[in-house]
Amino acid sequence: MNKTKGSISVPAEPYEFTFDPEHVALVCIDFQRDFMEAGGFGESLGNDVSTLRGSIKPTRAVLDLFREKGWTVIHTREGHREDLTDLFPAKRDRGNPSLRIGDEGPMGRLLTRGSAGHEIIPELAPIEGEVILDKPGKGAFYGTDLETILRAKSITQLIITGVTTEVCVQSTAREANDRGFECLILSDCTGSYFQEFYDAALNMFKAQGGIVGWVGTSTSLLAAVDSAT
Ligand code: C5J
Repeated sequence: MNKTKGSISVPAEPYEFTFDPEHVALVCIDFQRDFMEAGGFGESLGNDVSTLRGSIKPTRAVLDLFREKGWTVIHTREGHREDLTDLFPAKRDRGNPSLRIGDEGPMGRLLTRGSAGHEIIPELAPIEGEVILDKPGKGAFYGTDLETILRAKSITQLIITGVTTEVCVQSTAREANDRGFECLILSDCTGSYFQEFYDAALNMFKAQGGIVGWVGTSTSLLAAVDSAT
């Protein structure tokens, strides 16, 4: 966006990201126990969930900033209806796992709404007034009313955090980009089970002049907001 009164510029790649606090939302993608904690869906697929934990503290700092400023916050959760009527067999059966979505795990039914594993981790739990969006797919726009919510709030820019970088974060950023939203992805506020996929996803976002969006850090964002307000 062009600089207007009240806009804030954050050092980022491939160049600075300028946003208007009245038209920005923080999107926290799938910080759920199912992906972040032992005994959840992520671990059932053979992943080391500890690789995601580093994203919690910086995301909490950004969340606190948005709360302090009264700016829009949206949390997403990936998961399916209890009757699994929104779960395609192609997603349920892929990889022939020993445990499938909807099966009982240590934190209740895997990736199923209403189970303990579906909840957002306590460190980043939503508070009153923040949007919680349940989604059946990877991208947060697919099968949800996210676009309606953003348009109704006149949001045009998204600051994106969440897990995992190359799956739900990447899908959401690409969907947002195609709908005309400008996205800043905070590299320290996202995590992957695979370092090479994390690196590749972030590199893809910002390549070719920011073909999907901008990549920055929580510290750059916090410092920019601090000096601008
Ligand atoms: C995955 C997600 N990794 N939230 N979901 O299946 O990235």
